[in-house]
Formats: sequence, C-alpha cells, structure tokens
Amino acid sequence: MTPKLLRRAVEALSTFNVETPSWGFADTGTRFGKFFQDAAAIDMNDKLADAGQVHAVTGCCPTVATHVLWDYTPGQDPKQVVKMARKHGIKLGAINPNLFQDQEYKWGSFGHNDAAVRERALQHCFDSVAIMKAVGSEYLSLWFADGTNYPGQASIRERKGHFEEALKTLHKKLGPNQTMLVEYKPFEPAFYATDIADWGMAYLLSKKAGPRAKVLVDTGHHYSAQNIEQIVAWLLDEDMLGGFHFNDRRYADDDLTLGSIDPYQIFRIFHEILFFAADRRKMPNIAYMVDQCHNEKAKVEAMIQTVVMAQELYAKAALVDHEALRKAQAKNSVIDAELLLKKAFFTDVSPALAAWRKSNQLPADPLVEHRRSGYERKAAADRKARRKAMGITRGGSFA
Ligand code: PSV
Ligand code: MN
Repeated sequence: MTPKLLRRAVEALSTFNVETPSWGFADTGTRFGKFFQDAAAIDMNDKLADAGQVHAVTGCCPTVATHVLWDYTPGQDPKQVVKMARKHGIKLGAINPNLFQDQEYKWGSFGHNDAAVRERALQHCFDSVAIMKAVGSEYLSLWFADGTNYPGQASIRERKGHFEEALKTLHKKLGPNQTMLVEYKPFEPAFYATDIADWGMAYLLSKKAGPRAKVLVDTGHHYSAQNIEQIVAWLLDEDMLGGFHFNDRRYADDDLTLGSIDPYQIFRIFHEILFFAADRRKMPNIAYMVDQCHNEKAKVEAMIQTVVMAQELYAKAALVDHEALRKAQAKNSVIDAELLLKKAFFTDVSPALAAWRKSNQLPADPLVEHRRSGYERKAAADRKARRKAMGITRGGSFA
C-alpha cells in the first residue's frame, strides 16, 4: 500500500461510523426455537453495556438503535436511558417504533382498513418522535410488517392510500433536524403482498410524505439476483438514500454477518457511495446501521466482527482510483474499469486499519482485545446469576 493510498484509507475510516442495534444483544432465534446464551442481555442496561463494549474496542460505534417497545419501559423518562447510555460511553441513535407485535396489528398498522388501528399506529409513532426529541435522536426508522397473505384479501390500492396518508401526517410531526427512514422488505411476515415491498414503493411513499423522509436499504431485504448497488446509486442521485441496515444473506432475510457470504457486494455499495461523493465533492448524509441478530455466534463478538468487516470494506472502497475509473468509462474500457474495482477490493487494508486504530488509541485487534478483556465471561456470570435471582428460566421452543 503506497503512503498516498494509506492516507486515503485512513481518512475514509476517520469519517465512518456504524450504529449497532439494541436487539442484536438480546436473546433471539428462529420461529423453530431459541438457543440461549448466558451472556445475552437481559435488560436495557445490559444492551447498552454490550453496545458500549463494541464501541470501546472498535471506536466507530458511538450510537445504538433502539426499538421503542423492547427498550423503553412505559412511563419511564427516556432521559434516564440517555444517562444509562452515557455511562457506557455511547449515545442513542435511531428510534424504531414497534408496529408489528400488538394483536391490533393482525391486519396491519398504517395499512389497516380500520381507521382506529391506523390512528393507534400513528399515535405510537408520535410517541416515538417524542422519544427522539427527548434523547436527541436524528432518525425515526420505520419498518412495517404490513401486507396481505392471499390474493384478493384486501385492496392493494386502498392500503397504499392509507400508507400515503399516515406517512404524510407523521412527517408533519418531525422537527427540522429529524429524518424518517422508510424501510422496504419483499416478504415476511406477509407472503403475498407486503405493503412496502421494494425501494420503488419506499421511494414513492417517502417522496409523497415530505422532504425529511428518505429510503432505508436493509441489505437483506432483496431478492437473490437484485443489484443492490444500482438501487443505492439511483437513490443517491435522487437524494433519497437515508440509511442502511447491514447484514448478509444467502437466501432471504437471513441476518447473517455482514460480508460473510458476499463481501464484494458491500464493497460495491460503498464504492457507489464514495464515487458519488467524489463526483459531488460532498459526502452524503447516510445512517449506517447494523441489523443482525446472532443465534449461534456470541453476540458481542459477532457485532465486533461485523463492524470490523464494514470498516475494512469501506476502506477498500476508498482506494478506487476515481479519476482512472472515469477515464476508463469514457473510453468504454470495460476490463480496465472493472479491474480498478477489483484492485481496490483485493488490496490488503490492514495497515490502514492499524494506523487508524493507533492514532485513535484503540486496540490493534478489536476482537482479540474483547476476548482478552474477559467481558463475555463476566457478563455471562453476572447475567446468569441475575436470571436465577429473578426466577427467569429459559428453554423450550416457541412457534
Ligand atoms: C425487519 O425484518 C427488520 O429488518 C426491521 O428493520 C426491524 O426493525 C428489524 O428487522 C427487527 O429485527
Ligand atoms: Mn432492517
């Protein structure tokens, strides 16, 4: 790696942060069962401690995303949670309303045919905006499980209309520094017609809602052959890309560790972002977040592994020679253009990561440091004892 490239990669790393999800530290599983870990977080303080540990060893995860009904106790002053987060060296990031778990949402939330249920969902979002204000969060991150399971079940157009109306109403509640992110997902839990199934739908609804609504790209929410970086490039060009939920997939929304299946995919996404930024001479405002729940891997370790992978791929993408790429593209030199991407992708960026970590007084290897610290062992012992004292028994499966 030449000194010039090293500088470029280090510079890129110095502006790159990733938000971790509170739900990635608690017990999770599939609908066939859960495999429990002694070190899994029991409460919000544990989740924040885990997120704080990830930040302490990686230095690039200063915020944690929260899900309102999973993380805030009714009647609790959200500022208490801010204090708790501060104690663990982090801040609160995106606020995610829960619009999917209540029985009332059987037929949907914003898309429900009953105005009273839509109103209930909106009220929950207004409460979420109030939490955003209290904790100083910039992002309201919206994901809807809404959809139908059978042809003819509901009017697709009517549901679209309900979404347009509710999102517009919600947008009016946002403060000047608040953005709402609209996430799409092709299927699950709805298996016939998810109301916001793809980026086009999320784009259209966001556009109609107002200027502070942007699209959130969850990398796991695409069909197998879909070209995600092309979606990213289009959204960037339209100033409609708000953020990411990172994870990897082999089949559907697998929630696998970022880059475990296709690291080149994430590299190509980062390349589109950095190429865009170079052309516009301005870095777009994008919320990078992880959305993974690990069942087999130790949760904090998996999060560290994910974040380090994201940094590595971001640093590699920063090495693409944009000038040479523009020239190759102008001449239609297909091979040369492609090789420029490949060259950057295959460059060993560990010297840049080492230099960046050193200059930020961070451990040389976050995962090694985490293991050395004994955090996992201590958390497991403490949480196991607390579960026992609280009478929490875990086991069996759920369906
Ligand atoms: C839905 O699959 C999703 O990707 C949404 O972002 C939710 O907030 C998250 O997963 C919950 O695990
Ligand atoms: Mn997601």
